[in-house]
Amino acid sequence: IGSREKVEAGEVIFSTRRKIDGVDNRNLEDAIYAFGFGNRCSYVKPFGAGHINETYAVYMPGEDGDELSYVLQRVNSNVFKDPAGVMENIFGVTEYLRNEIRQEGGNPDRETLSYIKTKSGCNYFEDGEGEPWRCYNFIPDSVCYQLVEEPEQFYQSGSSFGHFLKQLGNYPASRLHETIPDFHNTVKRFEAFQVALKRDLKNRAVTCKPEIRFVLDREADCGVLVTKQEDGRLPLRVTHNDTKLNNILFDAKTGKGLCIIDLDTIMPGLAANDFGDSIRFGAATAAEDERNLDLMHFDLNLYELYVKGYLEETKDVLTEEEIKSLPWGARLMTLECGIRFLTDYLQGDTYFKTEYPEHNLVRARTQFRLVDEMEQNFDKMQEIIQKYTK
Ligand code: ADP
Ligand code: GN1
Ligand code: MG
Repeated sequence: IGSREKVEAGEVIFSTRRKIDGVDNRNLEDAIYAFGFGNRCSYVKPFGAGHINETYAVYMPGEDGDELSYVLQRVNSNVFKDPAGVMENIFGVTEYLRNEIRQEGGNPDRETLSYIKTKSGCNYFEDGEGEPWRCYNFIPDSVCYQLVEEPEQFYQSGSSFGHFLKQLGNYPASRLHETIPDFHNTVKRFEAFQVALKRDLKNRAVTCKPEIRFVLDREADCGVLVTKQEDGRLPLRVTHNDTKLNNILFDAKTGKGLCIIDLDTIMPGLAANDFGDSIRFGAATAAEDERNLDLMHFDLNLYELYVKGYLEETKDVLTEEEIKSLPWGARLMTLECGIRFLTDYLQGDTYFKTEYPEHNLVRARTQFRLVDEMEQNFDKMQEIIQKYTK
């Protein structure tokens, strides 16, 4: 998909100035009023390219005409069963970050999201159908990328996510709700895949035999990090758990990493998984849903840039065992993501947003292509980690 266009340009779907035909926007309109924008709001457009929530850009009148001022989101309640818990995490973490950023001499209004409460003082709004909405300030002069456009961006991304891990190093993890239980438990993801395969609700298993084989052949790999965590060889930290490139905003002027967004899955987790999920998405030469697999490769140079940025920030806080686990994080987050796409394909596309019937299968294929190339380059991936630990 032309993700960039989708992020930046959308049709106006709500306006206080004119009626938009053919769309039922009652809940959106209620949310606009609940957050106190009411008639002051100029118009609203769909925004962003996430797979889970519905995101909208809210425009308000400014000095030079209408300005993108707020981001409004309807949280996917099929994915997040406890929206109150999600929002408590987000308010807690962003407040904590604001303080950290202040102490670093940074600008808390740009370097973390500022969530807005509803007029009645709640941290989210529940619409007439019980769906949760939340809202934060749009950060001006920021850019969000769907693919690495300049290699430097990926170095910046590593540096930002590394810094984020450090900033939350002393956050009281016991205060966090587990917003999606076993989110990155790759063993459980494998089991869920087996159940979906057995049920084969949509009779799709015949259409993806090689992909099914690919997963079944890697059952043993799924336990590598889970076991180490259970044995106490890898510690739990406060992690983001969804560290893809489009969950970070860059400063439009300086090109530096600016602000980590999409905080729904902040939970105790493994550093290797945050590292790995970034690599999965960003050290790839094509989009996650590229149909032409000849275009999809694991890019070792981009991997190295991320490692450099990430370890510059974290090598003094991570244990030796954690540093050693990073390449496994890349392999397993990519495998796990492919397993999740394939599972969703088998169960009829109930989790990720899809645009056509094989969309999840196409996504699974790109992930397995990357896993295959990571396996072939695993020694090199480990050497690169060594190089930046010295
Ligand atoms: P999802 O869970 O659906 O991924 P996100 O919070 O990541 O929800 O938002 C979806 C997308 O919206 C992001 O990936 C990004 O493309 C875009 N987006 C959200 N907030 C901003 C922002 N302040 N500036 C630019 N893009 C944004
Ligand atoms: C989803 O929400 P978004 O689009 O940033 C998913 C991630 C997957 C990713 C794959 C809550 O991320 O776990 O890795 O899609 N988020 C959730 O692109 O399941
Ligand atoms: Mg996102």
